[in-house]
Parts: sequence; structure tokens; C-alpha cells
Amino acid sequence: MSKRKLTRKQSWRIEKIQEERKARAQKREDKITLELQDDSLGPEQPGLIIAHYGAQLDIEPIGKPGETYRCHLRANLPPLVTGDRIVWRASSKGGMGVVVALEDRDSLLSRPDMRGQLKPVASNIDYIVLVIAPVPIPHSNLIDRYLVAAETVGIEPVLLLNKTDLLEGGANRPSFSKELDDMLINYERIGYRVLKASTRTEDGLNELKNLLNEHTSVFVGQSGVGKSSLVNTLLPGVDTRVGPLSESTGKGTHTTTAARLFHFPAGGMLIDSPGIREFGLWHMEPEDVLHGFKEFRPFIGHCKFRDCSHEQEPGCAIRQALLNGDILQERMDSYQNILNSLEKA
Ligand SMILES: Nc1nc2c(ncn2[C@@H]2O[C@H](COP(=O)(O)OP(=O)(O)O)[C@@H](O)[C@H]2O)c(=O)[nH]1
Ligand SMILES: [Mg+2]
Ligand SMILES: [Zn+2]
Repeated sequence: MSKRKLTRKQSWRIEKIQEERKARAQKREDKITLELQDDSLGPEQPGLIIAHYGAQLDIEPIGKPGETYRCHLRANLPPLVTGDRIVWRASSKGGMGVVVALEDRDSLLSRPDMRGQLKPVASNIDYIVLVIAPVPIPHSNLIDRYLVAAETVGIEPVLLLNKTDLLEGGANRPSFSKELDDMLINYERIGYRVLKASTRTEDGLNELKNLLNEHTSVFVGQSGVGKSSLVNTLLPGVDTRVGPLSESTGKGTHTTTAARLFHFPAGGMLIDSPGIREFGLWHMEPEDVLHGFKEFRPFIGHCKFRDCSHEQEPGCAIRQALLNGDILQERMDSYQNILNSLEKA
């Protein structure tokens, strides 16, 4: 949170905007209450939120991919996000439907807004597919940062090495391919799934499609690794950048921020937005970092000193695990690096 003091004029403006917002929400809610009494809405049925635009949502009836209905939502609901399973009622008069309830979420991605408060962005995600490539060269430090973020939200990360076509004889260094392989083998030993693919040669795409099938995934990773290429290959003919048209202006709205749910033709779902692709680089708490290194977990809490920093204290269980080979030096370095980077931020 910003500690900057607001001027009186600024706080007055914010208050006024909030009052206006409240009044608008109340008006919407009154209208919805009338509709709900008026029998103009069909029976309650399960649905899935596929996109979210401020006060309106696009929902899809469960089991009917591609059929979308514009809905508004009751004011008593918590903030809803793309991926949410909900209960809704369709309008029998061709108007907007109403979302009446939110079902329990299996997982939730949140990101800090401009004031540093966590806002939910997407839910019910099974896999965070972390895309890496020979170019740009992956740094294990950055990979670990993404992995920690995924562990923190409790969603299984999957490592996907894209651009495998560049490995043969390429990347300027003869040993590079082996270094990359060794790195990936280490991640597999820790317990992460590793896939390899090339959108250029289409190698490995079937394995990837098999993984995505019957699950909901997001693609994350640094710029240039091939996320857009992968999404375009897996969703042929779909422009993921294009949002819906705004009713009043006819111009695209929220095209860069709104998360949207897509069905892969081969099965499975993708939730995508430029914001989601940056997941992992959002702020993290120092206490999450240690637990985010999942092979460290059996040793956490066994150090001699309760406030052990795992740097050089005697009786450090994490250091001992490192000596025993249960923790890799690369991961230990990465842990310290990520912690240091948080302290500086
Ligand atoms: N050689 C090779 N290049 C690829 C592959 N996939 C993507 N690229 C290239 O990598 C660059 C970045 O791809 P892009 O999809 O925009 O990456 P993003 O920033 O992660 O969305 C582009 O020049 C792509 O043509 C691949 O499998 N092999
Ligand atoms: Mg891109
Ligand atoms: Zn310790």
C-alpha cells in the first residue's frame, strides 16, 4: 500500500466516486431482484464464466462449449473471475441472464492491483505450463521463481521446453543442449513434469495436447519463449488478443487485460490474458519462498534455531540436506537469490 497522503480534494473525489458506484450497483441489484420475481428468468442451471467485463460476464452452460450468454450478477456475490463455476438463470425474453451463486473453487490466481491489494484473476486452473526455450536462455533462478509462485497458489506447474528444433547443433555452444538436458533432469528428479515441443516442427505437440486434455491450463513464461506461437498452434483460427466489442463505443474493450477461457479443439481449456502470462513475476512473500522449494519441505522446521536463515547457522537442517545431496546447490543458490531480490524490492 502506498503511504502517500491524499489531499482533501482527492479523498473527497474518491468518496464521491465510491458513492456513485454504490448507487449504480444498488440500481442494478433492484433491477435484478425485479427480474428474479418476474418469472422472466429460466430455472437455475450450472455454468462456467468464460470472460468478465466489469459488471457483465459471459457464461457458458456446462457441457455446451461455444454457447455463450451475457449475464449480470447479483451484488451479494463475491468478485467472480474467468474459470468460476457458477449457478445462473437464463432470460426467457432474450435479455441478459443472471448469475445467482458461485460454486467452490479448486484454485485461484490473484494478482496485486495498482494499490498493492490482491485481486482474483482466474480460477479452477489445473496446470501452470511454464514455457522455456533454448532462446532466450533459461536461467534456473527465473524458472524457480515461477515454480515458487505456482507452489504458493497450489497449482501444479509443468515445464515445457519449446523450440526443440534449435537444439540440434544450434545455440552456438556444443555443450548447451546437454546443460539444458541436465537442468531439466534435475527438475524431473524434484518431481516436476517436463515436456518438450517445437511449434516450428510440431514435435511433441501430441504429448502436450494429451496433457492439456480434460484440464484447465494457463501458459506463463518470459517474453520470446513462444507462448503466443504455442497458443496459436493449439487454438488455430482463434485470435486470443481480440476482446468483445463494447456496446456503447463499438471499440474493443479490455482487450489487453480481461482473462478469457478457450476450448482447445483437441480437448481441455486454456485461460489466457497478457496479465496471466506474466504470472510468477508478481510480488511474493518471503515466507512463501522457502515452502515454494518443494524438496526443502521435509527439512523445514528441523533447524536448531527457530529463526534460522539457512545461511551458516550450526544445526541447519536445510544445509545438512544440501550436504547429503537431498537438495541441489543450484536450488539452494536460487533460494537465496530470490530471497535477496525480495529484500531489495
Ligand atoms: N525456432 C523456433 N522458433 C519459435 C518456435 N516457437 C516460436 N518461435 C519464435 O520465437 C519468437 C517468439 O515467439 P512468441 O510466440 O511471440 O513468444 P512469446 O513472447 O512467449 O509469446 C518468434 O520469433 C517465434 O517465431 C519454435 O518452436 N522454434
Ligand atoms: Mg506473445
Ligand atoms: Zn536452517
